[in-house]
Amino acid sequence: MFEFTEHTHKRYNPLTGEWILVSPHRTKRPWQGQTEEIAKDNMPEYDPNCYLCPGNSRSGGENNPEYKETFSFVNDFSALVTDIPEGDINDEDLLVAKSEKGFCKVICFSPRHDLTIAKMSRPEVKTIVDLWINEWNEISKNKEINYIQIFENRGAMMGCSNPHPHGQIWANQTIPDIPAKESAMQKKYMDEKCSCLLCDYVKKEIALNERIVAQNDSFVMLVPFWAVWPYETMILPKRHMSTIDQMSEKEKEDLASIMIINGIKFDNLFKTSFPYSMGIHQKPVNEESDKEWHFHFHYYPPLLRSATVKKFMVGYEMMANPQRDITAEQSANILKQLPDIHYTKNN
Ligand code: H2U
Ligand code: ZN
Repeated sequence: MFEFTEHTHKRYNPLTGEWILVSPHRTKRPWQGQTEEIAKDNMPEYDPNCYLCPGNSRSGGENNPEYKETFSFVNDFSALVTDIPEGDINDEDLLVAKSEKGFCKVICFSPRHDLTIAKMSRPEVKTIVDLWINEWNEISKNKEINYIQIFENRGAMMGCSNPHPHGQIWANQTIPDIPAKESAMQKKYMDEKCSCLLCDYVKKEIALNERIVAQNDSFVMLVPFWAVWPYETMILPKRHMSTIDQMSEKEKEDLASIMIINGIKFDNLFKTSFPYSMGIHQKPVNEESDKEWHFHFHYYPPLLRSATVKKFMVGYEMMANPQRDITAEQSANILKQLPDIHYTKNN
């Protein structure tokens, strides 16, 4: 008899159309490879050398205001800029390139250098949600912008350059590959079934209750059936919404609550400030795709076995398909059992 928990199988990601290989029997293999540094957990509330703390100066020469809640500014080293000439090349379909306009912003989540979302209060996290919505509304007025990516890199292991709680927004002229794939897959599902892919998925997950980690009136947090990273999660609204500015005040509060729970569960797992990359996928800007687009958050954390052993996406994963050992159901169950109180508050 085929058992998901015992036997190797492939799982389909209906959002991207990609497959992942699950090999549950491999969890027992020994590890003699690289271990990571444990993140420092004793940060000061204010760091005079931090370029994001209130009142400090940044490398671009500007000074941060004495902000009290959140603060956003144009990235001093933006990957995307507005002021470039348009151009493209196509040499017999082999050498193809195009100019790409856009801009990048940095968002400070809090004036406190030592906080993370997992350690913030609900009103504090709500100010981040409000800022994302303001930025979204402002940026989406720009007719040259077609996609807005809000994200957070957390922890040095994820290449985050500074522990001060912050995220980024990159906005560009064209729709990048991953959201474009999700857009096409959601549209295909809607065309075929006259229903929203993620509305149907959320309903199914709630009914099965095998991968749900937490939920409230408005949102679910779950380990997706097709998760690639060991403790990958998604936060999805229960109601159909294509962009974050469609949330009611109560939904914004519920979102803040579930983001905090997600952060606490992550930190409690290995009793460490858990690294991850998080991003919000929403409908492309200036496009009529409200019907099929269901906004959602992806959290991709690299840690596998402990605070120091991470999963490497190498070898087979680089050449063929992503692969995981522990099943999504096992990960969801582990996260679900963890307390909702941050481990540092038990001391
Ligand atoms: P991370 O989210 O990966 O830590 O990046 C922080 C960003 O902050 C990074 O993109 C920007 C960097 O360009 N930055 C400034 O805009 N001003 C500074 O003074 C330093 C860093
Ligand atoms: Zn700081």
